[in-house]
Amino acid sequence: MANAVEKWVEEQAKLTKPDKIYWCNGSEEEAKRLIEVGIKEEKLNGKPVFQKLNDKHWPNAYLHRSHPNDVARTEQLTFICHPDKDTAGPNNHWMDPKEAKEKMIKLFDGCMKGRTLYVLPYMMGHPKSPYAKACVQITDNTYVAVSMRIMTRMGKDALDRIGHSENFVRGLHSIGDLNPERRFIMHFPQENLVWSFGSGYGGNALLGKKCFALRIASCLGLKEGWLAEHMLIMGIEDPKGNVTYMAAALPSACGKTNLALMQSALPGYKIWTLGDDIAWLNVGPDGRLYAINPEAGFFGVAPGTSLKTNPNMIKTLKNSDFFPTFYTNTALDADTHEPWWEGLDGTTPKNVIDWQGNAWDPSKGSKAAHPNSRFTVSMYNCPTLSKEIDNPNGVPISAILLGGRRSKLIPLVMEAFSWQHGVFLGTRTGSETTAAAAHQVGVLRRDPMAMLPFCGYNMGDYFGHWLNIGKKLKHAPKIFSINWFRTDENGKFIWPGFGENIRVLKWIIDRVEGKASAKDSALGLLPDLKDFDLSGLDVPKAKIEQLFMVDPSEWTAELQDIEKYLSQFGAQMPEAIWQEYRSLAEKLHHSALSK
Ligand code: GTP
Ligand code: SPV
Ligand code: MN
Repeated sequence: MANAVEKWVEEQAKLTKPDKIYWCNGSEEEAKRLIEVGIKEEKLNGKPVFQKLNDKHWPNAYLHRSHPNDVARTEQLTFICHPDKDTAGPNNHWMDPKEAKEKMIKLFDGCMKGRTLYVLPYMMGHPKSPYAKACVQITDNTYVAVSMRIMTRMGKDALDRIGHSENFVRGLHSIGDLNPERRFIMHFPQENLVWSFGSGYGGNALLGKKCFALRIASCLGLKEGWLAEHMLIMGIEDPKGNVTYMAAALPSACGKTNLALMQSALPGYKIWTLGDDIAWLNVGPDGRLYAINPEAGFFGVAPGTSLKTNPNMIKTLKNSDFFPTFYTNTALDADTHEPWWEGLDGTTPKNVIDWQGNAWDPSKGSKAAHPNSRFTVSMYNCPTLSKEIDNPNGVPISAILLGGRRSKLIPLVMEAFSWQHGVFLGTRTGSETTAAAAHQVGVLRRDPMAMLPFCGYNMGDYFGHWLNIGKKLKHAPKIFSINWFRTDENGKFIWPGFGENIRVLKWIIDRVEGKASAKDSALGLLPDLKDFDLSGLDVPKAKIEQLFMVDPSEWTAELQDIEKYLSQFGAQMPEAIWQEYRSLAEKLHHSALSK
């Protein structure tokens, strides 16, 4: 008798009418075969799906060019389909599930004619982890199928875990005709179901990632008492060999991948990578917060990645063996057939093909690589991979870092007064927008906990859930606010960032261990510079002081904006957050008076 997965696949095939159905087993041999299909047979926008790159310098690497209208997440076409609009909240685009299904069924009907339907059984999280979830995605695109093998744990483990149960997360994906008018990413939290049509781009098409591991999983977390977060996970080993684990939320293209693989600029400190984008956080039996990374790969921003900024990522990319590595919408060196992007080491190659496949003329001022061009690579290639990576229970988190891209106002680092104050810091986080989503770049928007595009339910309830988790923790992590992006009068970043960020992490570890002092301020606890390691750093003291400056007079507009933002959640907004808001406003008022 057919089991639930087989039945579901059969129904989807009846709807989408593919020529062939192929069940992926996640093997290396299979990935090679699918890539060959993508090179020789399957076309996207009239061109092959993959192009082989220079194997000597970039082993097992392939270039993928997506449709030029399909290069980033499309938040305006992403919907939460819950019968009750308020449950989705003002932070989500909403559609009634019935209406969404009717709309989507018309699009999916017959959309795989002449194509192959790939069935991808996969686990989010290590198959042995009690926190892992079994999932099945359907797609009609080889790039998506093989990317899922890199990004998740694909294969028999997932089917074994599901067995004859109905308990699996369902994802139906078709690239359709890539017409943005017919592009929708629909989430049905009540059914653990995602329907995505008309896009082949990462966050829209690799349904285990943002669609499941954040939007649907955040809803599961609310129900089951855990958190699904847009966070990296890392361990920092101090010179004595003690490892402190941290999780950090930063909005898209604001530095998670770079921090998670950082090469420490301070001697004696070592970074161990556990994840660069998503963390699932559970309260452990000992009352500590434990993090697992549900993913198995990195889908990282290419521009700016170099031996100087992120040597461990360059090593990861060049270490592709068992898993292939994809470069999506990067540029290409026409002579050597190597991938290229702005910010890569060395001189600009003489003959560059841009991300759309045309000869690049730098004098015209356009970028050769798309600003949101990305690599897809297995985390098992990473030289800094933590030995705890497959620990089914995850790692105990001692500090949570919340940040954004703020050119003004927000200090390099500060510590929250309490868990509740930390949650408030998360709610008021703002960030200047990046190219990771299709919208205007560089404008300030509030992005609480870096989850604005990813929280699958009303964010007022989400803040309440964070407060409740805090109450369940016997040993809550300390919460910190971070900002690498403060600029000076000339618009230049003041803080050197990247490997130098270890200085901030060191202060955080010292705070966790009660070794460093801190100064009270209206915003939070700021480092006392005598306890902040600046040895060997070539930045004038005055500039460092600028990084921590709190000028109450600059906060008037910011406070108004925070209040306006938080007000939209109405009755859903916990009173505790308003308490923190009022306390901040009062403290700023008093410090302005005392100036
Ligand atoms: P998603 O994958 O989109 O979720 O993003 P991410 O948070 O992993 O971002 P990533 O690390 O790829 O950040 C990319 C951008 O942030 C690039 O433009 C980097 O140059 C910049 N960046 C990362 N770390 C730093 C830093 O410490 N200082 C400065 N100035 N820029 C940084
Ligand atoms: C992001 O945009 O936050 C990413 C890339 O990590 S995507 O998977 O496309 O969402
Ligand atoms: Mn992300």
